Amino acid sequence: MEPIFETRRVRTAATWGIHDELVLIHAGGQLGRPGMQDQCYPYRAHPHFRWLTGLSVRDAVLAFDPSEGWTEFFPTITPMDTVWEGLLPLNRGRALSELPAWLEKRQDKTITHLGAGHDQTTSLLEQRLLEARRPKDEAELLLMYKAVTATAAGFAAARDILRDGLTERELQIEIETAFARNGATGVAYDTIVGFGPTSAIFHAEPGSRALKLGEQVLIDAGAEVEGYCADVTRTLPGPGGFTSQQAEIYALLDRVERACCDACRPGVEWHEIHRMAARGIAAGLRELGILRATPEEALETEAIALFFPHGVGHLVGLGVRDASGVGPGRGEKRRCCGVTPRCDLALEPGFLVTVEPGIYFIPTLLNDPVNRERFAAQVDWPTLDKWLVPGGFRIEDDILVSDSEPINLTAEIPR
Ligand SMILES: [Mn+2]
Repeated sequence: MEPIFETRRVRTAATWGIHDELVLIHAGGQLGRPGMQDQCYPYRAHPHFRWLTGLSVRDAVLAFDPSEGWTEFFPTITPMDTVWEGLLPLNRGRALSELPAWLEKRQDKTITHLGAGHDQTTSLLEQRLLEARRPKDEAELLLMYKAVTATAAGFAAARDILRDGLTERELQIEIETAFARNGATGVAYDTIVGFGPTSAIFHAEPGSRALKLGEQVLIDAGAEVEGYCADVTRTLPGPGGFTSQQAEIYALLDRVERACCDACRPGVEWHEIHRMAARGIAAGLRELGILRATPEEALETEAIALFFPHGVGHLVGLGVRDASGVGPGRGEKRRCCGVTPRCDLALEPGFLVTVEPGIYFIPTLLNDPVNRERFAAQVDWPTLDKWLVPGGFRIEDDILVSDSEPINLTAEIPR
């Protein structure tokens, strides 16, 4: 085991500060595909387990006894595992079959289960482990740089082939091929490609839709390297360039996104970054005549969430939602400007976040009579109708919070 994992374990144990408890961290089992016999979904160990071991081994357990330290338990590799999958014994840790006896010897102690099957616990130990995982160490940043390099290659490939008639699916294939050729071990999440109207669907699955003149191209994609994930969005002009309306919205979003990236500094509340994005978008939409409300009123009434209906970002790294959640001593995530951001915490040096404001024209929200009634005073509906070409704009970068200036890991990906 490389020394970094020992360092992480020492830090975790120190933050737990427990004496008479045991902790079991479960990697989790492999998920079979229903009705597919021996076919399974790709396996990823729970990030708690992976972060403390560097391994992604199904059904493994990492145990912690404060008086003895850490013990790894791995399932025994059978000859058939080797025959079918090439698995070989790890030559470390103990056999999983010894775990019951190990627990039996310590039956006077209470056990906290973390990891697979035990998410969403309100356990203090879970919260402390999440906190320990948030600042990225050197080993993690190295993998992030690799993920970003592969991701940049994918976006470069995308720009090279944009043309009239290209389908979303064809674009996805080029992006993911370039990821794979440039060191990716997988995709960080299902690649999102949207043209024109489908660019307003947050998790659009690339389909057979062909790119038409005047449609924007939204790509939200990231490469994965050994569990570490980049998460990047660009909204590009389609063939023929942006229309003047698209250009106005894009320029506004570009300004807002840059300001939010620059605001990611130690001590700043994540909700404040979200509010900054919402306020900037609201001010811009008011200048364009789409909003009648002042920015403060647009935020307070939540009218802004008609156009910006998701959180401004999340932590990223080991998994695309790395250790997101609430800060120390906080309960449930709170609402902000009409949405519930994925994080409710103050930024610290070493945190890696995505900043991804968006501006959308979503008919489902904007043509809903209930919304038109509720926000009658805040939106200039006749003006909006002139702008209402279904589609969305999002720009997303991965930002490392540091003691000095924020570092944009994905700044080199053209926008
Ligand atoms: Mn994201």
